[in-house]
Amino acid sequence: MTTTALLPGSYDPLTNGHLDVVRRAARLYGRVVVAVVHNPEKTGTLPVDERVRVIRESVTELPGVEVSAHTGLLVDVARQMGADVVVKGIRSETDYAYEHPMAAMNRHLSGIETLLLPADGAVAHISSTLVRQIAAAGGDVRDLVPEPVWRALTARD
Ligand code: COD
Repeated sequence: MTTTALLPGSYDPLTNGHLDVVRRAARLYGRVVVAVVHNPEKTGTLPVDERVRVIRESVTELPGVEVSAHTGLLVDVARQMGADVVVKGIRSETDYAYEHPMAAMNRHLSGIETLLLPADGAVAHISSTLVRQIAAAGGDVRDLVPEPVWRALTARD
């Protein structure tokens, strides 16, 4: 039976770090759901439908990867999408300190396990926050994000 992995995030925007985790999850699991989990009261830098569109364009080569937008509790998203496991990327001890209690709580709420993948050293310094800051100040983020994301950010200038 195909195992489904849920990769939740804000993805505002998707970075090369996120994409590396998606690629690695696609090697481990038959179906990978990249879930843009957003707060409907916050707009974000890229609107949610645009975030979904550029992620789809960035993962076209990867087998078994789908992209969708969600609100609410992660465990409800996991149930809705038929996910067997949650996959998160870990860049630092700070990420671990944030993710560990969430993983424990999600397991408490629904029994779902979370796989924490250590970030690849080549992209571990990349965050959506820094990409947003650099782009907002007119810097070049071309090496930090997939091409469709770069085009979307550039079009907003
Ligand atoms: N390399 C590897 N991994 C990375 C990199 C990188 N360069 N950059 C980011 N990541 C990882 C992050 O560590 C994270 O695991 C994931 O990618 C997504 O990152 P972001 O920044 O896009 O998304 P977050 O961390 O803001 O998303 C948080 C969620 C939306 C997943 C979270 O808030 C959530 O689960 N919300 C639902 C509400 C809920 O259920 N709350 C209760 C939980 S107990």
